[in-house]
Amino acid sequence: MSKKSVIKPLTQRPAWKALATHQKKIAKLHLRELFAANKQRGEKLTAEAIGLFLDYSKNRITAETLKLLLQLAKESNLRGRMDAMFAGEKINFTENRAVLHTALRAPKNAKVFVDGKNVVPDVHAVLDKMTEFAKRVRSGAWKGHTGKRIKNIVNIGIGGSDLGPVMAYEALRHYSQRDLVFRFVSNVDGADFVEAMQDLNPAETLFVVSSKTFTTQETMTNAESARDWLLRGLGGNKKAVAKHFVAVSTNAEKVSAFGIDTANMFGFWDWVGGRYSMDSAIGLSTMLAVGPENFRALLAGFHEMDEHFRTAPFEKNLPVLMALLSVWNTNFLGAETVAVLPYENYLKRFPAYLQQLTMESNGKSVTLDGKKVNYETSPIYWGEPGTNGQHSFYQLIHQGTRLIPCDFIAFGKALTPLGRHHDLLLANALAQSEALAFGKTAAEVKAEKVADALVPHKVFEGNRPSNTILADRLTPAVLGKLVALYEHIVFVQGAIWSVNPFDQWGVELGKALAQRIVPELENTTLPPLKHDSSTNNLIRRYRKMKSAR
Ligand code: G6Q
Repeated sequence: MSKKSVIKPLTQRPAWKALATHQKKIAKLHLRELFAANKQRGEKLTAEAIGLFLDYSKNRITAETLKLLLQLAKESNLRGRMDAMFAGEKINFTENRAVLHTALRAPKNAKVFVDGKNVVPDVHAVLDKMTEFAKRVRSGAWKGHTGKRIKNIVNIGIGGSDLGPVMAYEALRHYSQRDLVFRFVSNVDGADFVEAMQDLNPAETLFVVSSKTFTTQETMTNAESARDWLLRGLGGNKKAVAKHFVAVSTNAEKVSAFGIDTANMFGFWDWVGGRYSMDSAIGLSTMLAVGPENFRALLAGFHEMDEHFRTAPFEKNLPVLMALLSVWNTNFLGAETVAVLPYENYLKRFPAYLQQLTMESNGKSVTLDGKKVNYETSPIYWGEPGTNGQHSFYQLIHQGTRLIPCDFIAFGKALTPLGRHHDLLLANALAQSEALAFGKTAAEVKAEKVADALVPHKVFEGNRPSNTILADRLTPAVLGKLVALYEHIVFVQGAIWSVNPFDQWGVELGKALAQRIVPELENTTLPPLKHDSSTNNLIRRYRKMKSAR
């Protein structure tokens, strides 16, 4: 993904133009007709690799659509871009960084070079250090300041230093050590910290301060409150900090200035982006929860998907297929969002995790060459686990005016089998994609002797696209595969849209403005306000509100 791309602007690529013409030709085709025309469609339009089965037959595509999408991938130099990423080229050129989350899960004997240095030995050294530490905490060998064993682990971090750890903890809770309590504090809103600490004993609590930069306002504010809370609870001896705080960071200087012994710091590198870091030391809380072996199985799952992505032909390549389908739905069918609907309660935070991964990555409107795009980029990713969503927003997906492609994720086996629950869960997952695709015609409604006036209300147009992903059951390895699947989907989308998925300049402005406003809220005398009239007025009003009795 070099800065000067030789490929044509997206809308001038021949495959893009052909897709636009093709879309007009097949616009009227309904999934009912597509399925009727090919009895094997549901078996043919599928792909299976590394234990994940993808059924993409319920997308509004023909063989020609697929051919043109694959052609678009070629014309977008997808292969070249993949090679550049895996080779450690500085494809995140706006920050002059390599993008090597794939090196975090590379086996020990692999070689991945950044600036001429093989980074794999460093990755494994940190993993080994995490392993040692996790073993000591989990076994009770690591003692707190008063000699008590650690029972509570609180991860303090935000964004990429929080969403992955929270999601992974929830997803892998089944595999977690149940006598340890895990909490995650992210928001600068004090309520987050206060509620998380409510029932915890400082003598038994370990804080993992996770921050790549160790300067993030929210995390440092929470970490300082945590230090105060701990010292208050343990009689004020500053030495206690060393036994109750560890850090995950790239910034040793700041970690040590905070009072954390750098021997208890777990490092990572600038070639790991925050939202791509749950498999780095940022995953320390995950390893503490599920143990080193399960954590390594998670990494092995990531790696399997990396290898699949790197080596499988595009027409059988799960991330490539799913990314191309999302481009089709977004750019040619006008879909604005993608609903991710896991039929697995342990994956309840997966959609929230994907929001950052997808939208912070491809929520961009300039190309690699700095030109304004003239097409849509990232759709809005959102979702909730099934079946809960069915009793809430699915109405709009079925009968609303918007087209919302869905990714259903389901498993052959429950982690916690209970009576008929899993069959009922799966019946719902399968029924939803069937209903979305095929709907119910007016004739079908009438045949049920529904009163004429009600018929239009009971019609389901159908023709709503979806993917279904099936795996055997949610293991650490499968979680790794799923996360890597979406990481690479994002990468392929970025390649097609010619944007840089690895920077996030869009979060900077608000941060800088907040820094400016802080003293205007905190100073006893109001400094002269130089904002717009709305912001000035809101500042004055807040000051009045906070000082009013
Ligand atoms: C992710 C972003 C962002 C980052 C947080 C936390 O890709 O860069 O979400 O993870 O802002 O940053 P620190 O880890 O530096 O505290």
